[in-house]
Amino acid sequence: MYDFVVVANRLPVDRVGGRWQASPGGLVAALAPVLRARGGCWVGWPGETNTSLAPFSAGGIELVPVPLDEADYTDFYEGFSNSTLWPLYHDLIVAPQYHQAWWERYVAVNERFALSVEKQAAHGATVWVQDYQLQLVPGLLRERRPDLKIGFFLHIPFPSPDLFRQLPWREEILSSLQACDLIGFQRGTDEQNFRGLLPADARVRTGTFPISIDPDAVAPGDPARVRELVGNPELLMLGVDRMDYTKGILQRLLAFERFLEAGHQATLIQLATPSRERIEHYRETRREVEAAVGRINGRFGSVGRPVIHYVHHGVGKEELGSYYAAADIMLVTPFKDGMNLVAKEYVACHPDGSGALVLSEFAGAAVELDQAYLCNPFDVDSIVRAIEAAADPDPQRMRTMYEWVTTHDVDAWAASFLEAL
Ligand code: ADQ
Repeated sequence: MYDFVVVANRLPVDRVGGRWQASPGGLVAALAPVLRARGGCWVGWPGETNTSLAPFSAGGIELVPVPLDEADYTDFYEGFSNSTLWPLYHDLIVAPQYHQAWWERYVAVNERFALSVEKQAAHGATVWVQDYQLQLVPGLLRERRPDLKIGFFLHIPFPSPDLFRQLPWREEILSSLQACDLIGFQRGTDEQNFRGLLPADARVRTGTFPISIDPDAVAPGDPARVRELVGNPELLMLGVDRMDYTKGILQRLLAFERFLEAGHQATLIQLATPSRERIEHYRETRREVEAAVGRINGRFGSVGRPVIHYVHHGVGKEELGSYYAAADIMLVTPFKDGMNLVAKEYVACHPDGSGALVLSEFAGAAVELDQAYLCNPFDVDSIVRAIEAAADPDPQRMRTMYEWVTTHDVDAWAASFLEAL
């Protein structure tokens, strides 16, 4: 039995060549020391369907696997989590789909997670539930275990009350979340949106806790090598995202195209990790992005000199640091984003005031990184204007943001949430 239990959809591990390896990520970096100090465990899905595993440890963390079968993966993960909640919570960039069978599977999987937590949690333990896939866990736990202290953190935005009310199962989710001792949101607006759905006398505590990065995990690396690889351009821009329709990758390519049309010289590196590829909207996003890359390279590139270097796979953190440090302008243009850690990682790789960040107003990060060149991704010309301004940047802006990011890291985030809880 554990006094501290973190529960998230995914365990922070991947199986590589038959062995479990800790997967890198800010959340695990922040929580590993807390888990070790408090003798805690992490409950989650190990990332492979149809496997049943006993609890094990990796990277010094006790892990408790929750199994998912193929139907869970389709209806709970791809269905309700990522084709209902994800688009609804990101303000309907694509239309959410409402299916009773997906909902029932979401309930069943949340019950499985809650049962697993219940078995691991000692009397009076603190349980920290993560994210939109597990919103029913607080309510299910509270019914069975009134002794627990339950916190919930939502990593993605919470939509305005009028949008949330579309959800046929809105009452069930709201009532579960109200079983928490504390609910954390990324931005004040998310918290206000949630509170707007509650009666005035609701007693649940909420707070705003903007997540951050581990600045030591992304280091500037070798920027000169990256610049050389792409032919030492005059102006180098960079995009780094999961291939997701919320990230506005196509919009930024269109802005880049207009910037070149105006006669400017520049090169863009776009790194895009594959994501949720069995969902049609994700495949469509990839097709649109790849068509635009081909067209723009066809118009403005020459043999051996493309203007866009595009890859559709992840890169290691070390390499990523070199890309961040090499880029004169970072393009972060989501239509909607809970926070966007890429923006903070870029800033952390520019301690000397070099570089410039073009950032969507609709990313949670824009609240803290208000010295970025802000843009509206729904208006391609607004991205172009931000790029033009960022091409001649004021170094004080990057220095101010660097100071902020390095003093407000992910450890501080976890500590402030747990202290409030
Ligand atoms: P994500 O939507 O996944 O996270 P983000 O915050 O940008 O978005 O985190 C992505 C992470 O993956 C970053 O650490 C980045 O380095 C890495 N990554 C992305 N693309 C990569 C690539 N091509 N190669 C290598 N690494 C790549 C969700 C929410 C966010 C919120 C986080 C944390 O959608 O809004 O900030 O959770 O709460």
